[in-house]
Order: sequence, then structure tokens, then C-alpha cells
Amino acid sequence: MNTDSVKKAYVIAKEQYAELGIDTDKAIEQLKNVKISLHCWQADDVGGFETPDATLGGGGIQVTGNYPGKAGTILQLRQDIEKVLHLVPGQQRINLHAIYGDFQNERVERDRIEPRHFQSWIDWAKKNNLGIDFNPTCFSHPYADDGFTLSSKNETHRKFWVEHVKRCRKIAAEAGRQLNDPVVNNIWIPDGSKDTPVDRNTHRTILKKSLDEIFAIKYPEEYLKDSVECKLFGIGSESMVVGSHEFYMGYAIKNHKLLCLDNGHFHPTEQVGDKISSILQYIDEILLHVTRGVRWDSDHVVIFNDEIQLIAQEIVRANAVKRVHIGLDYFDGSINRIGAYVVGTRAAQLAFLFAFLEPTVTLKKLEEEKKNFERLALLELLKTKPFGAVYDYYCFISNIPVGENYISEIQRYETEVLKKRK
Ligand code: RNT
Ligand code: ZN
Repeated sequence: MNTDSVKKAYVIAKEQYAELGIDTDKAIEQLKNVKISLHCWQADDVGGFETPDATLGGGGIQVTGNYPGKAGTILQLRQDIEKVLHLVPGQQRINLHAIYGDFQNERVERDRIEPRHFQSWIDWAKKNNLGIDFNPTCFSHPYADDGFTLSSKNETHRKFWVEHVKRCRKIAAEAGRQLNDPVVNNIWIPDGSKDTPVDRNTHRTILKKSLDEIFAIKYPEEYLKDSVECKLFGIGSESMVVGSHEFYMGYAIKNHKLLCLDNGHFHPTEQVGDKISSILQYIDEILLHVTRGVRWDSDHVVIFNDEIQLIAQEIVRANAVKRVHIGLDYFDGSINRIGAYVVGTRAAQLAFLFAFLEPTVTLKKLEEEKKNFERLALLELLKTKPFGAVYDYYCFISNIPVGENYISEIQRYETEVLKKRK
């Protein structure tokens, strides 16, 4: 895109939003405070670096596609994320999974991982001005093959996973300490069953016990924030998921933990946007896993759809940007993976920008006056206001490729880097 037209379009957009009482410069400033945690696992289809040719195994999640260029080493993965960071405006974070440690060709069991295995990530994050977030990896492992980890009735397995998650918290807290920026450590487990179980209760009692053991160790809140992620069903856990929404919401409220809402983890007619103002009445902070469900499946590349718009609107309307941590969570191996990151990150940013550009005060007034036609009409009109011009301008002033210019940048990266990978 030509920079002249970007500037001109912004001047007009600024005028049009000013007529609605909205300051576009302020909206851009607000957007700068929205950091998106980039999930490292989109670059390599959730393979990780425990073994040279690791692939995602089991655990109710699946990646499809074999588009060329998958990151095969830690250095390739970092190179990919650095590329992404050059194609999205603002400062972001990096979201790591435990299987992405820098193990230096050593086979380190998950109940043996230590902060030193993540030191090179911490250094890299520092260098790139990124906060870190973290996740225990309770899948792709023989001890998860029967479908249970922290809620397992097999005490050897359960203890192994408890130790793994404890170690993850230690690593996360150490990263938070070194970066002087709290790390969100998010626990998701695949536990559940394909067919109708009889003993749901014992698994949930065991999960509660495991979590209590894990959280018995306290870390300063300035370094570590603990969060728990629920799910409705997964592949192979269609009939029951141990860590359901009720389970973790209850746990989080009672134990002052963060609750992670992955918008692919609910019934398709449920809206995560609607849940935010309910949960924020009882829980201090939320972690979002922003994704896109398609029919029965989750984990598609985030786009600027109604769902993500409502999520961002509800956070902004509740004045809760500071209480919500935003991470992406999807994996698509069927298209250029760097492109998948950039499309999803830009879509999430656009949703927040759209929300910041909303004349909420006017809309609330209409609502209070019971002028619901007028409210509906204004909400509809906002959908065709020039918010794209504001986003383009934000990219422009951030020295980031504007509009469709980023597509050719990714094509070039594909030719010069991704296609050359074995
Ligand atoms: C799985 C959960 C979980 C994972 C990541 C890889 O259903 O959404 O967050 O996607 O941990
Ligand atoms: Zn998730």
C-alpha cells in the first residue's frame, strides 16, 4: 500500500470517528497496551524439541496439514517468531510449552526439567523485549496414552504429572523473576473419556488433589500467575472431560487462580464474550486462548469474526483490559505457518481496535433510554466505519508493513527461508 493514501485515509477516519466522539489517536494508544501472547506451537505443529523429530501425539488435540517450512529446531522457531514480530505492530509476548525447552540433544524427562533448560528462551525474550508465558505439556507422552494425567488413578502416572507441573511453575516463576514481568503458567490436561464413564467423581476428586499438591508451593505474584483451562470435549474425550468449566471455575474462585477461557472449548452456541463480565465478578484475572472453532473442531486460525469482536468489546466495555491476558491458541499446518500467526494476531488486534473505537457511552445512553432501534442501528453502522484505515495507520507509524504489503513479505520469507528447510 502506498503511504500517501494510508495517511489520507487516516485523516478522514479520524474526522469520521471524531463525529461520534471518538479519538482515534487515543484508540491506537490503548491498542498499544494490548499484548498478545504468541503461542510457540503454531510454528511446528505442537511438536516440540524433546526429540529431533517429535510430533504431536494424543491428548484430544490434532494438527492437520504438511505445508512446507515447519520449524524443526529451536533456532528456526525463534527465527519464525522474529519474522512474525516484524509483521505485527506493538509489543507482544511469547507463550512456551514445556516440550520446547533447549535440551541440547539430551533426553530430559518431563519430571526432570529445570529452569536451565529455558535459560536461552529467557535470554532471547529479553533481547526481543518479550514477556513469557508458560504451559506444562501433559500430552504427547506414554503416561498420557490412557487418557488421564493429573486425574489418573495410576499413582505412578499421577505423581509424574504432578512433578512435571510443579517444575513448570518453578521454571515460569524463574522466567518471571528474570524478566521482572509475571509469567502466566496455564494448566491444561487432556483427561477424559471417549465413552460414557461411570466414575467421573473419583477422577475429579483426584484432579483436585493433584492441583492442591501442585499449588502448595507459593511463588511471588510478581513472578508467576497460575491459570487453569477447561474444555467441553476433545477427540477421544467426547463423553467426559475431567477438567470441565464448572470444575475449573470452582477451583479458580476458591483458590484465587486465573481462569483460562479458550473460545474453542465451549458449545458452539455459547459465547465466551458473554462469560467475561460474569467471571470477572468473582475472579481477578482471566487468560484468554483466542482461537476459531469450526463445526466440531477448534484451533483454526483466528479471523475477525463476530465471536472475537464480542470478546474484545466485552473486555473493553467492562474496562477490564488490565485484568485479561490474551494468548492465541490454534495450529494449522495446512498453510504458511508464519502467515497463520500474522493473520491471527492482526485479527485479534483489529478486534480490540474496533472495541476501542466504539462510542460506548452513547450506546449505553441509548440502551438506558430504551432506544433499542437506535442502539441496533448505531452498532450496525459501526461495522462499516473506517477502522481498517486506523489499523493501517498504526502499522505505518510502527514501521510495520501496511495492509496487503505483509503478504508479499511472507511470500518472500517462504521462498528464502521456509522452502529451504528440510
Ligand atoms: C487444548 C488446549 C490447550 C492446547 C495447548 C497446546 O485443547 O486448548 O491450550 O491447545 O496447550
Ligand atoms: Zn487452549
